[in-house]
Amino acid sequence: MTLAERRNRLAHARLYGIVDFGYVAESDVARVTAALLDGGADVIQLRAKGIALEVIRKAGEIIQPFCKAAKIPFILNDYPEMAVELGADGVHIGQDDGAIIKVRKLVGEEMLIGRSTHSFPQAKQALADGADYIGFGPLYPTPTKEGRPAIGLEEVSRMEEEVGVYLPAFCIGGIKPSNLAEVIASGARRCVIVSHLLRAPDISAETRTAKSAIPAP
Ligand code: TZP
Ligand code: MG
Repeated sequence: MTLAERRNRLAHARLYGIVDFGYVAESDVARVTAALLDGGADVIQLRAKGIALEVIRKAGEIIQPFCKAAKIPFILNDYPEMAVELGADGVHIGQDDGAIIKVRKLVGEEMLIGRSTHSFPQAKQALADGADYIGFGPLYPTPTKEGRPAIGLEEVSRMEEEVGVYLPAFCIGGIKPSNLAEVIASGARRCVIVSHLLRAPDISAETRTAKSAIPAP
């Protein structure tokens, strides 16, 4: 994908799925990726905390062709150089992963850079720093990042009005069908859902249901 295609895909994205090694076994990466894509996930990230680099690389080599065939951006969490080697569409970095400008030098101009943000000021800063998209949360307590304080829904609408109009902003953290309506009502236009989808008996069906609950822009 060209940078313009990558940006265009992100601009239309509503539901961002993550193949997270906290929930997905190495042997299940292909099945889970295919199910997320089949259910309509608009972006796929590989997130593998505390996993050997060789295992992450192998998982990336499985996910990349699936995403390429589906024309869905494939984002690698945490490893800019590996993201380039894998032919990923982007890399996702947290608040503690250094300056966006440094990551930009590693990945070049064609790749997307996503940044995790946990407050309205951090979201504004990510925009100023040149992020291509942001994650915003955790809105609720989440088993995926245990112990991380929830930021609630209060800042969502301001974030969307002052940041989300300039770049895609994905609300994240503890989102599931029982709270999705209030997340949308708070002003969110795009969501990341991890544990709820990955723990579902039918990931594809659950993904489709979640996506249909996020209105098209
Ligand atoms: N960043 C902020 S919250 C979160 C990440 C990676 C976890 C989201 O996972 P879940 O299971 O949908 O709460
Ligand atoms: Mg990180």
